[in-house]
Amino acid sequence: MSKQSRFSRIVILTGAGISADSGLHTFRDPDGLWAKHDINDVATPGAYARDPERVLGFYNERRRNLAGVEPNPAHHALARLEKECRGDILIVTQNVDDLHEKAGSRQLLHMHGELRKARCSHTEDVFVWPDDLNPTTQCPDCGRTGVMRPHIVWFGEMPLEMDRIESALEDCDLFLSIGTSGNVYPAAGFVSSVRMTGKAHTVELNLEPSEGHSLFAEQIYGRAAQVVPDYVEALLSKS
Ligand code: BJW
Repeated sequence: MSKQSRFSRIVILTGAGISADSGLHTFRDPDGLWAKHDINDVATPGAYARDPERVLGFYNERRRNLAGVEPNPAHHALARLEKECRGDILIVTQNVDDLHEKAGSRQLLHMHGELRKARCSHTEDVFVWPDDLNPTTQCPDCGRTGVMRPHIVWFGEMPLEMDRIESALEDCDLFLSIGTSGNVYPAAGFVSSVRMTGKAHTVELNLEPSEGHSLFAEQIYGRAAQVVPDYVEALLSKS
């Protein structure tokens, strides 16, 4: 049964912390990806130009590691919210995994791309790509080699779907930020954009205070797999 929450346009920003309880590494925690890999070696256009094999290898390994990883109660709770709440729900994820869609979320934008997709840098066509990429991989459309790259937004590149995201932020009456450290822009600036509209409640749900924690009207700390289902339950029961 669908319910009318006191909020009717909800935007939910998610980051690596929501997938941590599914066993995926975050970036900036002590055991995170950036503790083992230098950003400048694997996550910039310059790194890809200098050493495509290394960059493709980094993403091939992460794509392979995604097999068998399942959504956790936090992903399921957000999918439940979309199903049971009568308002508009939009998830804007910085994550490149596919755990939100596996849990059943449909109103979802991947602003930093998707691990299971590849893009031709010549035609800009995007393909579902479950396999490894290497420098000799051929583009299925134009037939060129050396052009297929992960469909990932690296530092210095423009995040995806920014027009849709900005308009949703402008209209929302509830903004949730879940499992993100607030280090990376433009996502880290979303809470400030929302505050400027003066019409939305803002909540951070994270393991610990993020960089921008004081910008949120409400903060809830704990593991995503615990605090997100509790928050969704409370939101739906107030309907
Ligand atoms: C848990 C938990 C549990 C743990 N439960 N929680 C100033 C203004 C604007 C831009 C810039 C600026 N200064 C510099 C820039 C540029 C740059 C940037 O932000 N640099 C910063 C380092 C300062 N940004 C860019 O280049 C972006 N493009 C851009 O800005 O274009 C121009 C533009 C301007 C204005 C408008 C629009 C466009 C592109 C950024 C691309 C980011 N790419 C990456 C890697 C690619 C994807 C991949 O390989 O997977 O994306 S970097 C990496 O960080 C990844 C993530 O999506 C992103 C964010 O990380 P996230 O999700 O926050 O993870 P963590 O690890 O940092 O935090 C996890 C949190 O979870 C922690 O707080 C934990 O405590 C918590 N946690 N377990 C709940 N169980």
